[in-house]
Amino acid sequence: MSYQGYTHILASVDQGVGLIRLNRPQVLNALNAELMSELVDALSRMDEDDDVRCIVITGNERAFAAGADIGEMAEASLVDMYTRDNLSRWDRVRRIKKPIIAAVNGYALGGGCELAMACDMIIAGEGARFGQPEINIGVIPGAGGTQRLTRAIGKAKAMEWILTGRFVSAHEAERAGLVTRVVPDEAVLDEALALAREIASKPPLAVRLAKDAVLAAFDTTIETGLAYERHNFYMLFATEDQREGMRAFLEKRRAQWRGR
Ligand code: DAK
Repeated sequence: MSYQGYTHILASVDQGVGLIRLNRPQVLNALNAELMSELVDALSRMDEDDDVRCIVITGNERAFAAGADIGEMAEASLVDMYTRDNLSRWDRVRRIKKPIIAAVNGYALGGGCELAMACDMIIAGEGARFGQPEINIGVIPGAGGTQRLTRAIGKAKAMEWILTGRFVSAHEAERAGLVTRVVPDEAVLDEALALAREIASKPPLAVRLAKDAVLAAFDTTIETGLAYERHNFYMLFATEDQREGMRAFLEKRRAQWRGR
């Protein structure tokens, strides 16, 4: 499948990993409607592409993304915002079935922080800065910040971050539980790609059902979540990869995954 022809992102596939680079460097990768459309298009196609097992989203050394494009929102009316259908683009990110890793250098602010949180894991450079600074421009997070940040780091910290809009260092974000791992700035993409390749080497149906079950933890009671997990667990006993994985273990050989 070809991933050429986008204007605001660069996309490619190598060794089972889809890589998407946000590419509006002149505005610190501000997320305008066209960029979000292209991002969602590339993610959806990678989700369908058998050559892709895991996806990495990154920016450049100054910014992952400094938020939604303020120029696009400044004069918008309520009706403009409501009818632009931006929310369905953001919802589409949430419905991608393959794991997504955010590789973050520089600013991940507002919608940029929300995009990183919509991914499944975050690898951050030491110089990365996270934050929900919407309060400083007269609004609040609109793409999941109040919900995902609160679930990730708890009410007391989320309140402070959202009500002050302050920028938070990568190490503080890691301590708070937002970030998977902090690495030297120059190692961010390599670390994220190495993690993605490791995940890409695992049995694809188990990876998909594991992601699905972990995400269910955010939407359900513990009882329903445990039942959901059990359902996904049992489903894997209908796959060839379960037989292969367990037999390979007993026969002391390396499993060959077929994704079936
Ligand atoms: N939008 C548009 N342009 C931006 C931008 C943004 N978010 N962030 C930076 N830029 C532009 C700057 O205007 C500047 O452009 P020129 O002046 O060169 O033309 C260029 O990028 C470089 O930025 P600076 O000159 O400001 O660079 P500095 O190093 O001095 O400062 C900064 C970096 C990150 C501290 C600063 O740029 C900054 O504060 N940026 C804004 C951060 C921010 O407030 N982000 C939150 C935006 S609100 C929704 C979905 C999502 C959202 C809402 C609704 N729905 C689905 C309904 C999300 C909302 C937001 O994210």
